Amino acid sequence: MKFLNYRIWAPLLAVLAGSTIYGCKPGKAGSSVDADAAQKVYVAPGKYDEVYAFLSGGFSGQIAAYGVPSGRLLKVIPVFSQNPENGYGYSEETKPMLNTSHGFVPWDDSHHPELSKTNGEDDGRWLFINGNNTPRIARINLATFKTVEILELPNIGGNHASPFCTENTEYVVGNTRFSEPLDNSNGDVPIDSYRKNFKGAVSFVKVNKDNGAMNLAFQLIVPPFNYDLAHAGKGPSHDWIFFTCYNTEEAHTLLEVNASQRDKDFIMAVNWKKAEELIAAGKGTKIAAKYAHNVYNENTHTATSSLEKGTQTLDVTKFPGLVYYLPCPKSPHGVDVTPDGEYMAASGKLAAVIPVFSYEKMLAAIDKKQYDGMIDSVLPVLKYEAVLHGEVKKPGLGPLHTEFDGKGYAYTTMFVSSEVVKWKIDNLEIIDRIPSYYSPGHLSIVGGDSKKPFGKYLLSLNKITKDRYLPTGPELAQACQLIDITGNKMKLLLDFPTIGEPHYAQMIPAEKILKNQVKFFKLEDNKHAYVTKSEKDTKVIRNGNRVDVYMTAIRSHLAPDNIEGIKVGDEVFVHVTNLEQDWDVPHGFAIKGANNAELLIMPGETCTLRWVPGIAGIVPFYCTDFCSALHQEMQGYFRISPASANVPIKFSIGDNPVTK
Ligand code: K7E
Ligand code: CUA
Repeated sequence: MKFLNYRIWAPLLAVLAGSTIYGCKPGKAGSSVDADAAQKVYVAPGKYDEVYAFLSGGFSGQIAAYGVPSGRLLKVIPVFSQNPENGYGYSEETKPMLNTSHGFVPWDDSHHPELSKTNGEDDGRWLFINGNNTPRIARINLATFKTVEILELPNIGGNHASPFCTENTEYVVGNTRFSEPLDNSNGDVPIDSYRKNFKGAVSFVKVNKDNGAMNLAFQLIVPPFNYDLAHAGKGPSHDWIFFTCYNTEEAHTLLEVNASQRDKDFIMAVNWKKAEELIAAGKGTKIAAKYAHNVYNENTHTATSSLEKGTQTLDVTKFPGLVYYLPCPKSPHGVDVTPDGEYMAASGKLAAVIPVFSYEKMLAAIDKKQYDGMIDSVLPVLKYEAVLHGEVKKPGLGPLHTEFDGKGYAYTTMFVSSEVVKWKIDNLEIIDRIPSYYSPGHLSIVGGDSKKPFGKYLLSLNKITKDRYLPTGPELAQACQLIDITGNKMKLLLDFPTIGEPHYAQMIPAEKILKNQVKFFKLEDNKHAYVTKSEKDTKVIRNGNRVDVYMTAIRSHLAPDNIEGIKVGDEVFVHVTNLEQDWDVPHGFAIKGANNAELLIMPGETCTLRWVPGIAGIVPFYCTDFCSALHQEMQGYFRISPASANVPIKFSIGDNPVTK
């Protein structure tokens, strides 16, 4: 989270939450759960959860998959950060995934997981997530739970308003948090030339509907505001996407003061369909840009990274009708579109109301030119009253994000007053409120940003936990809370901790993902350049200073397991193919002293560990995953000789006096 001045808000927060926030009686405030709460979250041993929850890993750069309602952590899916647990970003096959135009960047800050959509409904095929710091969008294949594509975005700084899908995943869209000079211009300018030299850019990434492949179709060059979040329209508003903007003051220093001057900032409404048509009609301008495009191929089990050049752009000031601004009080954060696509609920972090805009009224205001001024002389600002459906009055303090249950209700998090507020979309009346422990950022309802919410569960993703968990040193647990939304009144069911900072999450009924699960990779389809499909094909090949070891793993041995003839300073690549053809039989591989992580090789897959031995001697290696009763026997030795030695390459398995 990136906005509230904690020095200003903390005392207020403490007053609002009463003494409980700094109190020393653990769990006192939030312990009032109904007697049946335990039953509602109890998933009996051996039973599956009803829902998958995908939570952003925040500054861990990853995604965590949980089962709901139990809150059990199922898997951490590595995305933007190296993950020694399975060698992601350490193996030769996955290193290219973390390549960028700045070189290898093994970390990012991920905020918004977004499920792919078909007809506005979550389809369970892919999950997208933003890298906020070094701007990137990743795509995860939900059949394998692997990150299969990462696309860098040029011309922007801080890919925060990202990645949000249009109704049929025609595009995933990202907008810049920091405006900055475009990459093709001279960026070596005084910072106080902000207004003259800085720009925003909205990226439209086309998604291939058959295989999910992404490519940067075009970027819109927009005024130098800070763009915060987005949501695409659906149904009637299909052609549009909405972004919150703050810092419409265009400040470049002390934003906490200078970007809070105006009473209203904006929602920027973009007609993406029209932009697409303009690009198709050749109205775009190609500008130079450099950005990495990394693709993991699930047949070769290998990622490749290429550097793309240039991007199509449209300067929105030159194309009337592309962009309109809706005034929005005050420093807006989230903007969320109702399931029917009729209303846009925005949340001004410093506002005392939740403004809800009407798509129909927006169109009418555009039609009747009900303007309240222009930005950059040509971009119309629509009249607030003309586009407003209404305001939710006295919702609480610090509204951030809203989702929907599909039954006519909306739920909004209140960061400052630490609560979730339920309100009715048609008459904007508040129906219920429930405390949240503490300071919720996003919330997530099962299918809650889609055309057909599944409802039932709401997760409040909290920033601060204070007294809720056993203390863990200076940094306390991050956490979320599960809330039952089946009744008129919300009911707290469960707290559970998360990894990193849980910004946003997406929840989907488990059945939509279960049915597509890949159980193992077929060995016969393995097209890896260094695959070894049977033990008899294992070998060790020297080529100058480079040694390639073609190794296999099967319960319970690595072959070959005695290797000699490698010398200090050689560049050794150990390519391990897991020959197993059964569900959930990975083998691991680790070498003593290797400046690297382990490999964790899925059945039918090949992975490569690069190792440069530094000392002559005997070096053990072994399987790290307890794969069988004789897992501990799954081990071997390298003999490393001095660089000047003349020991020939030799490899074997089973060549031992005992077995003879
Ligand atoms: Cu509200 Cu980055 Cu979506 Cu955090 S953001 S909360
Ligand atoms: Cu293979 Cu342990």
